[in-house]
Amino acid sequence: MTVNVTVTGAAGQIGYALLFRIASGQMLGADTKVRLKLLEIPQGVKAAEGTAMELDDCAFPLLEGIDIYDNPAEGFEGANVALLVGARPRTKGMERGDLLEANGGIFGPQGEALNAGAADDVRVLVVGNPANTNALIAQQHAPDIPAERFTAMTRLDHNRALAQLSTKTGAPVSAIKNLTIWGNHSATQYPDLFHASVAGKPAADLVEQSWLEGDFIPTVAKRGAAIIEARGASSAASAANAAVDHVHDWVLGTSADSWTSAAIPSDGSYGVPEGLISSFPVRSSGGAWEIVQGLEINEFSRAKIDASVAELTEERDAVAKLGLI
Ligand code: NAX
Repeated sequence: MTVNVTVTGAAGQIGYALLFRIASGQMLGADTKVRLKLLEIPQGVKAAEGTAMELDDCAFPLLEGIDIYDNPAEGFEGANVALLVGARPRTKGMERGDLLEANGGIFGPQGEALNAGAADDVRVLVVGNPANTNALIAQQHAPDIPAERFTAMTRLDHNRALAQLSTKTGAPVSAIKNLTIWGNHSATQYPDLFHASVAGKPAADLVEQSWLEGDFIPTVAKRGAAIIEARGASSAASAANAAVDHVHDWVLGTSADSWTSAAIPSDGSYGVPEGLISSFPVRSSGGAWEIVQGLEINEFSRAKIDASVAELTEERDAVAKLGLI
């Protein structure tokens, strides 16, 4: 079977880092053939054609074909996996309402196109910011697709948290289990290490509270800005890598001895209002995410989770008021 993967914003910098990983088999496995469907706006089509030429030149054995579109109806036709990367960035002088509205103009119609033409098993990952709320908008325009097939990416935040804890403790990333990103993919996100272990020891016993509050949490939450400062451009390869990880684990399952983080529609777990697309500790099996249940949430974590969820609720209310959902 060949899997149709639609990537929006395919000519952008994340697209450039992502498409080659998908075509090489790193996202869906070394036995799965893929057909890439690149969706761009008309101004992006020429650059997408260039990227497609380079994909051809890699002669990837798993890549069955590449098509380029500038309209969502065709771009999402038959999609089994949809990676919604293209979004409207915040420009100078733009208010938050303007940003939400501009993105509503992208993710509403994309949701409708997915609803009309995607494959029955379609799985959607929204990367374009504000990712959680863009995912909610798309989902609300796709009433025939099961709500839980719409997710937003916090895997980059999760991987950043793993890297910070690894550097701090000197343990390899592979020795760290059960870290969690809660809430919104924004500066209010809460990287939680209270359930994490490092080489079998509780992570919270290995680091000082001052490091946790003054270093770990702000470094993870503001890493995107630090990358822009250093690189002169926003995270691209690491974002693409995280998208590959998210879809890989969603489709092929997470390992039994740990969990990961993804923003998925809340079922009310941990006091997160039902329906909000919020980041949780998650495992995947049989192609579906499940929220890890039964974790004890201490007072410190509760306040941090509540603050990020409050921001998500505000974003949902704002897009509802704008008539976008
Ligand atoms: P670029 O500006 O390099 O590329 C975006 C591409 O999207 C452009 O080629 C543009 O033509 C295309 N596009 C715009 N509107 C479109 C539409 N309606 N349909 C199809 N294509 C469209 O941005 P890039 O650096 O690739 O980042 C893409 C998005 O990822 C941004 O919204 C960015 O904020 C977001 N990010 C999300 C992250 C996450 O962890 N969730 C981390 C990285 C990144 O910041």
